[in-house]
Amino acid sequence: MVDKTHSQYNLPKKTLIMITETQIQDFRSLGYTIAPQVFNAEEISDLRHAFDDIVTLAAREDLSPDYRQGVSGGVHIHIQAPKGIEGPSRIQYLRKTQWPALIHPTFEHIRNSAKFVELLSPLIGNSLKQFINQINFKMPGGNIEFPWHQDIRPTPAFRDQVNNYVQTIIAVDDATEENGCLWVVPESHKAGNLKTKRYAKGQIEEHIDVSTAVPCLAKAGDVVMFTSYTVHGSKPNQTEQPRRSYINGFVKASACDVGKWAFLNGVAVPITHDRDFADIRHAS
Ligand SMILES: O=C(O)CCC(=O)C(=O)O
Repeated sequence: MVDKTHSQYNLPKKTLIMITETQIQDFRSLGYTIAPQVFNAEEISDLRHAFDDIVTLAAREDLSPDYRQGVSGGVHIHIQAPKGIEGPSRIQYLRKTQWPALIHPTFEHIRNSAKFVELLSPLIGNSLKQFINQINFKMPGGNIEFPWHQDIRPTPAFRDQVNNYVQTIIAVDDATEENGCLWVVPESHKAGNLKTKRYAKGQIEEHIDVSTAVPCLAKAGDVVMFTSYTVHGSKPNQTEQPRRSYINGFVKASACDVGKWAFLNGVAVPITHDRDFADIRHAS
């Protein structure tokens, strides 16, 4: 892959309007919004190639079990195959990879894109840390679902998280009901921390009427944004194509004592880790 700087992504020199007043209001009052067409066709194409690279990596026979179990606290390549499934067909159960920006320049470029500063500044400022950097695959036939949950961040490290944290999901493929798009429950963030076990089926339903949930029918390049308290989930992909998405969770730096820096006063901060991941780093 050719290394690209932000300017090569043809960002206009003047300030970008990535989020409207209405979207800001929706985010605050409904707990979510969708910013359309933040990332362009070239960026999405680059991301799709990068997803392919991670699929190739995940299929490698010599991959250290450390990466499959996420023991490094960094890169975690998570295949959730049913018991008894061995060999190459396990790849359809590739659920997610955490911190892909540590090993692939495309994920790093997008994570550090000036577009995120424009998108997030009106909500949480331009000095931002990051708590999650993850790609989800939703492979066809993988039967991967995400039961209703909130993305609660640890306290006291995170302060006033409902106002200071924004979960972002870039749609890398169009998201439809058929391919298992994200669903959110509008205004559920107002219920606060429901203290349920993440992904434990049936627990959220004891607190929230999930029949009011709405599908986030995002087009490739759109960014779905929601609060850490917003109840969300998704069903399996019923189509023959993956539904890929790139998740980055950002927090106002002054409201958080943990995480990795993403932007300092609007300037991108490169990602670092104690390990170099040389054995799995993508050659650029
Ligand atoms: O986009 C989806 O299908 C749900 C993702 C999600 O909620 C998660 O990764 O925890």
